[in-house]
This record gives sequence, C-alpha cells and structure tokens, in this order.
Amino acid sequence: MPLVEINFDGLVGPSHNYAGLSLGNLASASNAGEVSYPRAAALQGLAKMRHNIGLGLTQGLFAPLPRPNPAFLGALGLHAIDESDPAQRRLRAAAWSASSMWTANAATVSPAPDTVDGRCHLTAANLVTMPHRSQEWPDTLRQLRVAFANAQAFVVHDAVPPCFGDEGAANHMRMCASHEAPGLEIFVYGTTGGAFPARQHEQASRAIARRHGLAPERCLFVEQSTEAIAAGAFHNDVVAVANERVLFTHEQAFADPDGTYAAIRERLPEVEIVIVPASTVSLADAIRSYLFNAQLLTLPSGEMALVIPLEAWETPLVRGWLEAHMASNGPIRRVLPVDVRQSMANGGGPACLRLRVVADPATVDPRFLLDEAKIAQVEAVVAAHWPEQIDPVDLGRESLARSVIAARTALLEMLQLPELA
Ligand code: SUG
Repeated sequence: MPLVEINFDGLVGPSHNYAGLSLGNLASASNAGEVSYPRAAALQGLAKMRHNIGLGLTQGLFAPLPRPNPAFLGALGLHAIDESDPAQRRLRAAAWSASSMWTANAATVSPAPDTVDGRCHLTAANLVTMPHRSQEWPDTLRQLRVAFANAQAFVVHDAVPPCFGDEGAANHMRMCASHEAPGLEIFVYGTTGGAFPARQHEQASRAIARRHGLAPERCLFVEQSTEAIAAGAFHNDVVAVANERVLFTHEQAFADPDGTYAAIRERLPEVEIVIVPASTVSLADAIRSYLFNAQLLTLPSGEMALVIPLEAWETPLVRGWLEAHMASNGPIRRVLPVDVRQSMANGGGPACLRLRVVADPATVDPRFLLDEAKIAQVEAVVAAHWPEQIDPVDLGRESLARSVIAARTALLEMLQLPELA
C-alpha cells in the first residue's frame, strides 16, 4: 500500500465549553461565557469526517483526552475551588477544556520520505504557552504511542522541553511534488505578537527538525509576521496552508514574504504560491472568516479541493476571491464549505481539527481509522452520552463531571481502546 495522507480528526469532547481561555484567539475571547453544545459540536466534526471520506480520502480519529483533569488541579494545589476567586475558577475551567479536539496542535509529523531512518516521526506538542493546553501532551503522547505503535513505520517522540513553546503541526507545512516524495518541511515560528503571545518558539522547531532526522537543506525556518499574530493569527495555520506543491497564503502571513517565497522556490521549483492580497481580503477578514484554516486536499482525481468553514463562504469578499480563483483556473479546483461552527466559536476551523499523517494506513492501529459504519457507531455514542449543552457556570458541578467521564468511557468501549481509559 502506498503512503497516503491520513487526516486524524479530534473528536470534540463531552466537556466542550466556552471559557475564553486563549489570549490572542479572538473567537475564544469573544465567545467567553456563552453556552456550548457539545453533542452538536461532536456531530458537526463527525459530519466533516464523513464528508471527507465521501471524497475518497483516508480518515482517522483521536479520542478526547480525560476531562475534567484532577491531576492538573492537584498539581496546582487546587483540591477545592474558592468560588469568589476568578483566577481559581479559570484554572478549573482549564481542567475542563476540550481543547484536545484541535489535533493540528497534537504533534508535528515528518513522514518517512523526509527522515534519515525512513520512518515517520511524530513529536507531541508541549503547548506550554496556554495553561489549559499545557496539560494535553502526556495524554496525547499516550494516544500517539498506541495509534503509531508499529516501530518499523513510526517513531513517537516526547514533547520538546518546556523552555521552548511548541504548538505542533499548526506551525508546520510540508511541501512536496507528491505525498510519497521527499518533502520540504517549513517550520513557522513567532517572536512577538504585540499584545498577544507568540506561541511557537524557533528553538522548539529546530529541535524537532533535528530529532526527526530531517536533511537541513530540506528544512526552512520562517518567521510569522508580528502583524498576523497581533491581528489574531495565534497559529500560522490561521493565515496559510500548504498541500503538495501548492502554498495558499495571505500576503501578510510571514515577516519576510518575498524572502520566504524565494527560499521555497529555490528548494521546490515546481511550487505554486497562491497569495491573497490584503487589498482584496484584509488580515482581519481572513482571521474572522478562517479562509486559510482550511483543508487543502488532493482528491483521488488529482485535483485539489479546499474544505473551508461555512463562515468563509458566507463572507462576500472571501467568497468572491474564491470564485474568481476557480474561474481563473487556479490550482484550487473545488471549494467545499463545512459546518463546524461550535469549534469555530473557540477559534478552531476545519484545519485545526485534524492532524495530517502521511503513512501506509496498514501500519496504523486500525482502531483509529474510520469508515462510514464506524462513524455511525461514534455518532450513536455521542447522541446517547454527550451533554446537550454546557453553561460555563456549570463547570465543576459533580453531576456534570460524572456524565462527561461516563461519555468518554462509553466512547473508549465502543472504539475498544481500554489502554486510554
Ligand atoms: O489553542 N482554542 C484553541 C484553538 C486551536 C486552533 N488550532 C489551530 N489553529 N491549529 C487555542 O487557542 C479555546 C479554549 C477556550 O477558550 O475555552 C482554545 O483553546
């Protein structure tokens, strides 16, 4: 079986809520305090997975991580919460966060054709910049080690040391003539984002490239523009996405756009760079609509499709640009809007919800791979067990905690993944 791109989507967890925990993520901040709909959110994500399977693509699934996480609170000495202290309430909300749904932040992946030992390397992201995300990596690592246990095909690395923030594949793009060919791996880091934190540190990216055994001449380390981070692009995948020989980017994504494009062209002469100018779609509109937080996918026909959030299609300037691009015979031949509004309201579009792994599906633990029948089984578990809604003021309530834990247990039983219990 040849190497193919497998998209592992994170199932939206039963504790999905809007607590406004992510500084620099405008959607998270503006929806803080809203009531969330975990069941609808998970079903939206499953509908996207079904949609992509319908395109003839290979689809995988990661289970939500255990929440609420008492170990996180215990480590902070918070065995009981002082309800009058907003900082303590915020830390409790962190322990309830379903943020592992955004698996683009689970790990950085270097497929086998790029690495010195011919195996696919994955490094779990430490996510240290945001407290609610910093608790993810040990459980993520555990899951990656089960899914990619085949040691002939995969190497799964610990997170890089917490002195350097790493947010995984959201700040990493792989470009290549085809998925099976050696790739150019582009690591995008930030230095400053004005009022907002730069989450990806250059030294974390460089450490990953070394640990994965990448050839230095096939790596690029590119700085994200300060303006982009300051405008709300807390990850590079909010303003750029790449697939095979196509880079689709906003004009203001990188600190040195021309230098970046030239360096890519030098290493991958067949590259096609599709640049959306700020005069057509401003950085603010790009971030509000999440045009670039899209899945740029090669269909079995060889054509490329862009799976965008509905919000992008509903933004007239963005839709106008996409229609003009397709009419001009640009490399994106199809635009496919999907409804992931519940995730979008926390700043997670179609691209955030998936981790791309180029591998032979036969080498992956089959419990993490999906077909239509298994999606229907997951949907049934979600319909039966996921809370219909969560008001952030209910976080901490014992009965809610019990139902969230029971929901995940039911899922793991259905998926036959006792190792993750
Ligand atoms: O890290 N939101 C996530 C969204 C991650 C999107 N991923 C990518 N761009 N790849 C984050 O900011 C919101 C949680 C809250 O506010 O409760 C949150 O964590």
